[in-house]
Amino acid sequence: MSANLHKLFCFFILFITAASAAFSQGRNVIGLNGYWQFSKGTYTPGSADTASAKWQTVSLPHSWNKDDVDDDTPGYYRGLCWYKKAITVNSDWQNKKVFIFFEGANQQTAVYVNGHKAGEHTGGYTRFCIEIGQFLDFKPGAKNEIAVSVDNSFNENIPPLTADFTFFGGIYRDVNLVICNKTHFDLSHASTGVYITTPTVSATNALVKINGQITTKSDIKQKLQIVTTILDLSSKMVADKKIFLSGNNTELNFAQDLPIISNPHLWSTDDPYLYTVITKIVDAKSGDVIDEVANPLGLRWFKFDGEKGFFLNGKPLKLMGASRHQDFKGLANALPDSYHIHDMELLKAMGANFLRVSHYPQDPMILEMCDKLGILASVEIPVVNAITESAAFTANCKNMQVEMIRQNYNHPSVVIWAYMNEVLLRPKFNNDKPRQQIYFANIAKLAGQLDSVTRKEDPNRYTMIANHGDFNRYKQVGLIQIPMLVGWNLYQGWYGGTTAGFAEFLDKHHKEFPDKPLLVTEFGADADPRIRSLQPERFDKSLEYAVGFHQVYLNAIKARPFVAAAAVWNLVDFNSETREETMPHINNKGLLTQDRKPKDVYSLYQAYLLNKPFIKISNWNIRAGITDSLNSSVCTQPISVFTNEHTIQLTVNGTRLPDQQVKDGEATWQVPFIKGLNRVEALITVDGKTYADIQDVNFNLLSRDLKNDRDSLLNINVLLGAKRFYVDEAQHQVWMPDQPYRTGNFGYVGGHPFSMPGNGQQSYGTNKNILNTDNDPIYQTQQVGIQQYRFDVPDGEYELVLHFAELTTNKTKEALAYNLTNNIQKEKAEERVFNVTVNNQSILKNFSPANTYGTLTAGQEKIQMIVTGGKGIMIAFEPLKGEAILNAIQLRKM
Ligand code: GCB
Ligand code: CA
Repeated sequence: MSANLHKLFCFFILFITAASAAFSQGRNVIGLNGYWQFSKGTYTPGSADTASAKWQTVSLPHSWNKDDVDDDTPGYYRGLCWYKKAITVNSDWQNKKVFIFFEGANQQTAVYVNGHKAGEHTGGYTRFCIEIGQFLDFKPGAKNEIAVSVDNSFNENIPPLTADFTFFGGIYRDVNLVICNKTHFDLSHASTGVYITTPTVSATNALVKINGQITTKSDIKQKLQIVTTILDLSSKMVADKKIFLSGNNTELNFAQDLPIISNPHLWSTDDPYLYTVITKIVDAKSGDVIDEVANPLGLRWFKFDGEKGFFLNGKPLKLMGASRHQDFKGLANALPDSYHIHDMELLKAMGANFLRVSHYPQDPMILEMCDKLGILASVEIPVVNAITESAAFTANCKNMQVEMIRQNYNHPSVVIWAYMNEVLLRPKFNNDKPRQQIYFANIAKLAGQLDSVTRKEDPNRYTMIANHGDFNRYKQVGLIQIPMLVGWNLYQGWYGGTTAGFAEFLDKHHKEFPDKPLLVTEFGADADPRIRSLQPERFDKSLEYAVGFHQVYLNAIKARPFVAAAAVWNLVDFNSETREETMPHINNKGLLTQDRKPKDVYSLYQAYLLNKPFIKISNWNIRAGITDSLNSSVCTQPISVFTNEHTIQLTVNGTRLPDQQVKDGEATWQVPFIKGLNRVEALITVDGKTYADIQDVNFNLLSRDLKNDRDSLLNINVLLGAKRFYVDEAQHQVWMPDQPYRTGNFGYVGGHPFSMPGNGQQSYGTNKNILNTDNDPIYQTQQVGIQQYRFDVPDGEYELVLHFAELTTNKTKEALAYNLTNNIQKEKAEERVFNVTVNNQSILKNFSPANTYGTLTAGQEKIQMIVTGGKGIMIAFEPLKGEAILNAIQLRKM
């Protein structure tokens, strides 16, 4: 729906209670989101209900995969489901055309009205519009059944085939009825039927051209007029044009050149000024409006240059932003519009001016917001990882590309149409090289076809393919050469290599293809918002590693004018059902969590990108540590502050620490934290004005002299075999990395940290899903061959919890679709049986975590005990078979 129609629509929902409806002149749009019956069973449209149908009332947007993508059972429902709804229709509509308009349903949809098939659609991410009027019963009070089947099964002819995101099924976007006169703007590709171009735009003049298509009935002999008016923001008309249409074909094309708009108010990222273009079909004789559509108009011009990057309105502008997936915690992909709007506000608030709408076209609200907020956009169809060499696959790709372009044509924010992502990541026929060459040639052929479809549909935007970092392979296949722009998805220092490899790659592209504009279409590192580290390293999932990673990338991007654009992967954490790692089913590369809470990396981007004064203290505010020395009452730990200023003042608990110079958007202090609440205040001064941020850090301070620690709230949570902290916000607990035992304190004796055999990505812990817990990181690290665990605590009553999970398994795990290094891991399950005693009392005999709980499954053993005679606590592990293990330990004073 166009911007204005949508506004109108919302307005009427508020004021018309009986039915939510919008009336533009000549056309009604009625919301159809409420009260659908949903069933996973079988159904014959128009028939009586079968017992197997088991209907459930739902409202749209809806997905049936809301819950099964987050559970411990691999896979999620991919199949056919039914939606049905009874509507009563207005008898006036008999002389009109009635359409049902879907903003999106994943991925094959068929619509039945009163048992008749009205139409179908293939593809989960573009809009579609199906005419249903001919099947409706207009008798007063008659109930009309609309039944919709939606199928999200794998289909080799429909992209995406595989990808690192979840293919949630459902009618997951809004649905409307559109009622218009028999003569109307063409709705066949669910577009507005009106296409705006701006053949010339300069600071002094703008020329606007309209091309459109109307559908009419050959028996209608009306003389028609097309009337277009351009309104400025204050609804003042700045140009208009009327033309007469003749002929009585069923489809009529028209074109209008509007009079020059002089001194146009340009659209830019800082000043996203929008005009509105209203186009009407008018009965020339009576002057009645037969149909009317509104479209946004932004007057701007742009270009990409291989050497100098991107230009908007003649000025260089580095495009900086992110990609965005469309799901949200607990909602699957079925989001009300307000969520889409908020995401774009968060992107703008980060200082971004660019959005890669990936890997598929998204809700209409997204580009509408880009227009309004001044965010330039690239949009693409979901051809990801691989293709199918079939005529049907090719046809579906082309059709999606055409739908995407026609539906989003008038958004001034859109500058790029893309059509492939990393298609050489999982090349088929790896064991048959000659056949693989044919496959590659077919990929290049498909790329060529999609590229020319795009250029034909829209000669005024750029075409693009996004590749993964295998430069030579894409060059050989020809995918760097075919599109107008090349996007690279680069993960040096994440999936492989070091972060230094990023800049080298950019320079290599520029050397070999100096004329081919380059965009970094992806880069990012996973950051689990619960994980922190003072010794950050690749794949530990800590925010600290991610911050350092992004600093290197941002500096390399900033230093290279030929890098036209860069989009972080990803604005948000998103669901990818097959993923495991610290937060199973979630790709944690988001700058925001899956429920849109900012991580430190988001603050870092604000520091790099915002033009107005910005200051933010790291939000690691539940911490733990041991006092610096025996007599000390503080624990010194670093704290980071993000800003776009040069110096920051920091005050901790009322004491000002020496000012720090900012480097790469960040300054770090070594802060002496006291037990309990610590108030941290950071301050910058800009042009005589101060800007401050405050963070209250709760510190669980443990005495180095634990033996004499009389704290009645003593509470120690330790991760064994880990160099990271785990923050459990819900329980307000922090788990700290382990340490070797020192007299008078606590720690492990003997053994070594668990690491996955043959996995070069991660130096400690496992990356596998641990069953039976949502706190996977507590169980993913482990001390192997442990002999003792000791706490030199004072006498008293304690609760002790030992946490176990067997991390070895015989399952050979295939490289997951997303993992850019193609490693297949061969593993072997360890057999282990051991005894555990606590202060010489046997608590676990012949214990095997695998036999007791299952492998890769969390288990806890809890005991309460009284410590007397200054003995402290000594937990002893006696291996009977294999080595003893311990994953985590908790001690709490009672
Ligand atoms: C990529 C893919 C994207 C993944 C991302 C990742 O290269 O294009 O779909 O989600 O890497 O996080 O691995
Ligand atoms: Ca919507």
